Amino acid sequence: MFFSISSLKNFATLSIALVSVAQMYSCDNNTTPGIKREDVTISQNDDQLFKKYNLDKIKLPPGFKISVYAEADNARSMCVSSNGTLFVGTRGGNKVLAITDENHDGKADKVYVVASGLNTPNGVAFKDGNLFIGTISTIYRLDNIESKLSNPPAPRVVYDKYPADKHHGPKFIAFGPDGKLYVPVGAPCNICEPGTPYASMTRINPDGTGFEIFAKGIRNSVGFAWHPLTKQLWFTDNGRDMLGDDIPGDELNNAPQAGMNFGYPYCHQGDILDPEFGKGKNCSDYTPPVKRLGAHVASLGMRFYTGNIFPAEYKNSIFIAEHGSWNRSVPVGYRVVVGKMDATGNVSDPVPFAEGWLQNATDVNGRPVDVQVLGDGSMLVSDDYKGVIYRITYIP
Ligand SMILES: [Ca+2]
Ligand SMILES: [Ca+2]
Repeated sequence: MFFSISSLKNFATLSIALVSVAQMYSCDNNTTPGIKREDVTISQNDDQLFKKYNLDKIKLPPGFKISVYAEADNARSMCVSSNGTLFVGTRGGNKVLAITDENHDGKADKVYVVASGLNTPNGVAFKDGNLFIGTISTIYRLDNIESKLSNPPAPRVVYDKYPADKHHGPKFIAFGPDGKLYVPVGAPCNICEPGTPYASMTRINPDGTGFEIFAKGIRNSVGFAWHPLTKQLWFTDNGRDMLGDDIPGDELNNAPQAGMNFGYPYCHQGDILDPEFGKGKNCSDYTPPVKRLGAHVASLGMRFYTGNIFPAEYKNSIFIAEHGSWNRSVPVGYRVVVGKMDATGNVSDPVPFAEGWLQNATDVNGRPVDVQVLGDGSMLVSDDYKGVIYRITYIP
């Protein structure tokens, strides 16, 4: 079902129509996976959206511009198909969205609900025409989804044996260069020794077979990607809480092969033994992070910049979304940082790239969750606090 609107002045009509649809469907079985809700056609005024989301407050390096790509409640992890369809997982909501830019003007035109009634469908990954959805305990797939955006099939269960814990349960998922789906299993706590398969990075085949643990000692990774040249896995990991404002740092890690242990719960940020679980342990027994990302910044989504429109210095750089702190006396994060990559694969200390979602250390204007490079070289940033997806482009 679509609602076509041609200008902002008709937005009130759209809102009324959507309320009507919500009421119309409110008797449906909302908790059954696959029940379809509503699709929306977007046509809002760029300037109005720029003002609505206070984008004048966002600071970027010279030449970069930010705009609104799409409004999407609870927008979390993103993935994009080779045709340019953007898929968006949600947290707080129970839906998975597909967003298209049909006239290729850098602004979304349609938002489709391709799945609903799911248990925190935070993760999305796309492979060979099929969309994979990562919920807390179950991986689903929607086959040949791009030909069925307005009439999606019910999600099929791929694998349903991940733990059901809500604490660090929401999942980021992605396909590696080996064709396997990588699925982290967070620690179900701030700090504990939870046993297998917790605090690990797992992987499975696209048909749900072949479960194995790829890496251990990872507290809660909500973002990872493979270097476009070395094909090695890089991932962010959120450091433990309650050791004060400034330690331990979140981590940017590199896992060039299977079987590595990144320290949790024994050693944090490569050199701090845990006061409780670190007794009798040695940090040198674990792989340290490549970079520390600051305590409590909540480093979530990360991607390598593989596009061609940003200046050459950004090629293959790592962009990281910092969702922002919840328990630090002076809040930090709420920005996108970039670590530049040199020709030999060394990454520089991440520096702010897009910031201003936190004003005066108290006024939260948005919380970046994930970054995603589009085929046209622009970069999207999802924000679950404001329910919006931004687009950053470079116009020299
Ligand atoms: Ca468009
Ligand atoms: Ca670690």
